[in-house]
Amino acid sequence: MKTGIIGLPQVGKTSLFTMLTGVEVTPGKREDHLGIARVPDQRLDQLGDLFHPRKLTHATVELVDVASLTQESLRDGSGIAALRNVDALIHVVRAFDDPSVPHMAGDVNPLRDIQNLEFDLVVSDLGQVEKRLERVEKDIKKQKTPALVEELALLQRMKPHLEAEQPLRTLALSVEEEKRMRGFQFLSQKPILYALNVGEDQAGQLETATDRAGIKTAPKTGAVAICAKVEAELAGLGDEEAAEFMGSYGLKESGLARLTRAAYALLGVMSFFTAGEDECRAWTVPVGSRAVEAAGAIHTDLSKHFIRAEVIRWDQLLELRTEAAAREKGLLRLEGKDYIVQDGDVMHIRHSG
Ligand SMILES: Nc1nc2c(ncn2[C@@H]2O[C@H](COP(=O)(O)OP(=O)(O)OP(=O)(O)O)[C@@H](O)[C@H]2O)c(=O)[nH]1
Ligand SMILES: [Mg+2]
Repeated sequence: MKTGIIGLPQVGKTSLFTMLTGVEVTPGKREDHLGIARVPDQRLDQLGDLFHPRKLTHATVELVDVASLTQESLRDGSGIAALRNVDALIHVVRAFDDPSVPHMAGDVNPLRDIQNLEFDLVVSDLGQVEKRLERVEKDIKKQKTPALVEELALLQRMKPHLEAEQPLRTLALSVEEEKRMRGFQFLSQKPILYALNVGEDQAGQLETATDRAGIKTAPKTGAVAICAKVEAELAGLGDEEAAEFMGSYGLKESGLARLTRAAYALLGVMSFFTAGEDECRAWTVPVGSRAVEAAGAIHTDLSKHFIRAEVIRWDQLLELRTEAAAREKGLLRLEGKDYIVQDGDVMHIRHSG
C-alpha cells in the first residue's frame, strides 16, 4: 500500500512524514521523501506479549512526502509523477495558529485550503482528460475499435464532471471502467484523507476537530485530526512516558494510530494476524477477503496449496492463552477457502506441498 502526502507549503507535511516513518530529513530542502511507516496495532503487540516471538512484524505503509504540489508542478507533470501509483492521498491541512510559521494563504482556513487544492487536482485531471480525448478522437477516425469507442464515451462523461469542478472520486464508475482508467492515475480519483494539523491548544479535542472545522466527508474521503507538535514529542518517549504524556492531553492513543485507522477505513482494508513462537505478524487485506485470498497475501504457494484455515479471534486467543486451550473450547475453527476473513482474526493456514 502506498500513500502520498500532499498539501500547501509549510502545513506540516514533513513533520507528519517524520512522525509516521521515523525518517529524519534535512530541514529546508525542497525534495520528495520516501519512507515506510509501521502500522501501530495494540492487538499485535499483545499477541507478541503472549508468544514472545523471535520476530514481531507490523504491517507497513509506503509513504511519499511530496515537497511541492503546486499549480506549476501539476501542469508540467512533475507533481503528478511523484504521485504515480499511490493508492491514496493524505492532504495535510493547516489548522494550527503560529505567527512564526508563514501561511501561504494568509490566515488559517482549513476548508478554503481543502477546496483550493481539490480545485488544482480537478484542473490537472481535466487537462489530462482533454489531451486524451483529442488523441482518442483522432485515432478513432483512423480505426474504430470497440475499446476506443468505450474509452471515448468514458472520457466524455468525465469531462463535464470535471468542468463542474467535481473530483472524479464522485463519478460513479463500474469496476471495468475503473480498471480502464487506472493507467491515467487521475489525482482527483484517488481516495483522500484530510489530516487536519491542529495546534497544541486543541490536542485534547481531536475527536471533534474535523467537525468543528466544517469538514464534510464524501465518498472515498476521510478526515482525521492530528497534532504534529504533540506527536513529535511523543516520538521521543518510551511507552509509559508516552501514555502519561497523552493522558495529560486526555488522549487514549497516538495520532499515528488514529491516522492509520482512518486510512485503513478509507481504503477498505483490514488486518489479520499470524502468530507463533517464530513470528507474530499483521497482514493487510481488503475487507471481505476470502481465506484463500488472505493465504495468498502471505505467500502465493499458500493459496495454491490451501487446505484449511484454523481461525480464532485475537481477543479469544489472548484470553485462552494457547491454541490447545482454544481447540478444547471449540473456539479454534476450521474454515474453508471461502470463509470471509474478519478484522483481527488469527489464522493458521494448513496447506499441502
Ligand atoms: N506550532 C506548530 N507548528 C507546527 C506544527 N506542525 C508543523 N509546524 C511547524 O511548521 C513548519 C513547517 O513544517 P513542515 O513539516 O516542514 O511543513 P511542510 O508542509 O513539510 O513544509 P514544506 O515542505 O516547506 O512545504 C515547521 O517549522 C514546523 O515546526 C504544529 O502542529 N504546531
Ligand atoms: Mg516538507
